[in-house]
Amino acid sequence: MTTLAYDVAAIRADFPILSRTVNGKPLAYLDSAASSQRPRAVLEAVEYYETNLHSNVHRGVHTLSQLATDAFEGARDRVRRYLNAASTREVVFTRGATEGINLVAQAWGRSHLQRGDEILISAMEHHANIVPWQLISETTGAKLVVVPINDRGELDFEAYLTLLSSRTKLVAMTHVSNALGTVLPIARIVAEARARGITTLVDGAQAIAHEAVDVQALGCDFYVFSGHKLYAPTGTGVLYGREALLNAMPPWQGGGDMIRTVSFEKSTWNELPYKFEAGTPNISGVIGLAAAMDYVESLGLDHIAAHERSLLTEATAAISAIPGIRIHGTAEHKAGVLSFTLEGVHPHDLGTILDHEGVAIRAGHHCAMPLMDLLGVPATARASFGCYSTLAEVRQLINAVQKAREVFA
Ligand code: C6P
Repeated sequence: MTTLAYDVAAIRADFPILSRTVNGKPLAYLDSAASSQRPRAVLEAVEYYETNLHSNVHRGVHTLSQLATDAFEGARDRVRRYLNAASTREVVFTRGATEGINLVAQAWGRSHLQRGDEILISAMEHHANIVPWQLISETTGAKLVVVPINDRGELDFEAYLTLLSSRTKLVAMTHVSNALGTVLPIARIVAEARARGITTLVDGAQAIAHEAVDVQALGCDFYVFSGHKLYAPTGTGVLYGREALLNAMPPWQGGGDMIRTVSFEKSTWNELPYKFEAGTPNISGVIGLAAAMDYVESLGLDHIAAHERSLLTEATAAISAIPGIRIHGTAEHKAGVLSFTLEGVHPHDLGTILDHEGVAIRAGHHCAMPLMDLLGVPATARASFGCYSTLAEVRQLINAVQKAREVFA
């Protein structure tokens, strides 16, 4: 058995939900790619805020409103440091990765795309990085161009270079594939686009909790992620955007807080980042997000990545030994995602049997239907790891898959 990189038992003690049972079995939570669990530090930060500080932000002169605003803006600076963004003006709070991409598609896309322009994505994108571009293409006349992948689930980099052209206005790619676990060479992808003056968006939903992200080093124009995959509450997320680009973009939603002046004839817009934050935000959620970033950095992203890599190596070897298993996604660089099918068993049935054994995995198309078409399967079963995952859970998974195989034999 592989030696783990750090004291996972101590980490698990920070996550109250992990000690519960499911169907009379210890919970093996192997669905962190769908949503991770929250450590006590996050739960307590949210509770402290709700109990002691809550009021609306940016609106009141009274003490509570100022305290809430300070906490909220403090969280924004926490995010800025996590991403190494140059300024808090570049940190826009959203409901999640999906909303971040839709914001860029609508606000940037409407003012920058026209007939004949191309948006380059990869064949392994989540629907959140496909559909918003289709929607904006319908109104602007731009079109989607898809970079193919090889049999291992790696981006065909040569094809990428060939597809970059004077028509390419945006490269929008995932940092890590949710369905295959592939880690894309995102710095090289961005660099090639930038060298040709092409705008870049990185979907970091599956990367943000698993490796350090430095948006300045990466050089991307936009980077989006969701808080709930980073041990933070649902309904939180971030759009990082280069200041000059955000400044040049019109707002995408209208309402309170995003305006400077309003008359019945005309309105003017607030400064960044508020121009893109219409309405009352998810204040407590964002405070939880800041606490989650403190937590993750206290563990060390390098340690988390090494730990998840050990688990992936172990799980891949063990599951490959089961007859009838096919692993989808065997890229050289993978994050802690193991997608597989078992001959003769539908992934949903597999997921149900695993659930009876206390093992939580995701079974389905993983919101990547075009990728499933390419793989020639309707769905896969997917186990995914977080900082708290253990070898014991991997064993529980393997035993449960063996059991499913016997049931369906
Ligand atoms: N993937 C999964 O089980 P939201 O729903 O906005 O928090 O994240 C959307 C999203 C965007 N990009 C990637 C690469 C993603 O993996 C996800 C969410 C989850 O794989 C739920 S479908």
